[in-house]
Amino acid sequence: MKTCFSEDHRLHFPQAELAGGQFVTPYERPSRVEYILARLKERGLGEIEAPGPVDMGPVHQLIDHGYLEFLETAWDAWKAAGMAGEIIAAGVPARRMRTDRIPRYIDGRVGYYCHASETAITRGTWSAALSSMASAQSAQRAVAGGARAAFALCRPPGHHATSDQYGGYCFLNNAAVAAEMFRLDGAPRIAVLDIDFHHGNGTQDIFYARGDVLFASLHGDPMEAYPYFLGHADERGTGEGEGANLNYPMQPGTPYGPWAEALDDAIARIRRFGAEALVVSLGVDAYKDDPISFFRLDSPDFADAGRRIAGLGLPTVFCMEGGYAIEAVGVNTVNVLEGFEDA
Ligand code: SS9
Ligand code: ZN
Repeated sequence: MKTCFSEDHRLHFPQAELAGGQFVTPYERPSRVEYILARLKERGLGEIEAPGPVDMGPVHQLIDHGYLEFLETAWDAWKAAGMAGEIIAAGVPARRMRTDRIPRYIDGRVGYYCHASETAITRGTWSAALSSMASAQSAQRAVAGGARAAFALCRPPGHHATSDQYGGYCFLNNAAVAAEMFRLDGAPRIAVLDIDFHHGNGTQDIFYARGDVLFASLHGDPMEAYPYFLGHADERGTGEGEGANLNYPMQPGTPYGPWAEALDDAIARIRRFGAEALVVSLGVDAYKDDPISFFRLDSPDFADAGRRIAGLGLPTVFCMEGGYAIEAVGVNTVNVLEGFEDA
């Protein structure tokens, strides 16, 4: 299968992530993709192509215009205000505060458009986020054009980004836009399957009231894991979207057995839903040695998961999300893709 990948991901490389009360080198770092690229080449999975320019049409369809303008201009405004460092949100609109007025001062705007302060914005973040989106769009076009599957090697990732908030290392929701593009192409029902360790709160939020896009996510129980404030099993969608949102929160230490049972259940539900295409939010942080996660999947398990997903027989776009055990991220990612192809 073809991989869509842009070198411009390098433009996003913050110095700092707020973790445990300290600034550390971000877990979500440029070298992650080097390991994935190396493994893709080693296994000869297929062509690796640079995407064309991003198509803002479908992005505008789904994402708040004020938020897009914020992302584009935040760095210049931050520097113009005399801030010395990278953009880190200090205060966000919490319980009983107002969200009907967007602050003018950049420090306030940052808080308004952010939901998690571990994630920094730097000079090149917007360009990198656009290039990541371009890869997702290119992969979607390959699949819409008849390919069985394509891999968007997205960085930065996207599944935590809502239509108007960044956080969890994510700025633009690549998987959601890829799903929307299948809809714009005329497919009546699409599914997004999120196997990243973290709940795909952004994707859930974007499609929560929609009955045409089924969202299913396997993840660490939000009682114990980021994003903490979304991802419980009783979130089933609303209005037209009632029943089209499926969460499988799981406990610390969960091994592949129960995880695979949840995957099979999600797959059965996607089949029953009648999806005509599938977007997979492909994070490999469910891996046993991931430094910020707590499941116990081993490398061969990812290949088995790929085989099970292939069983759906749907045209499939894989969008890269998380995975922070750097030395294993390439093997685990390519195992999913190879498992899918071998099936
Ligand atoms: C590490 C906590 C990090 C954000 C995790 C985002 C994962 C994106 N101290 N919290 S896939
Ligand atoms: Zn994750």
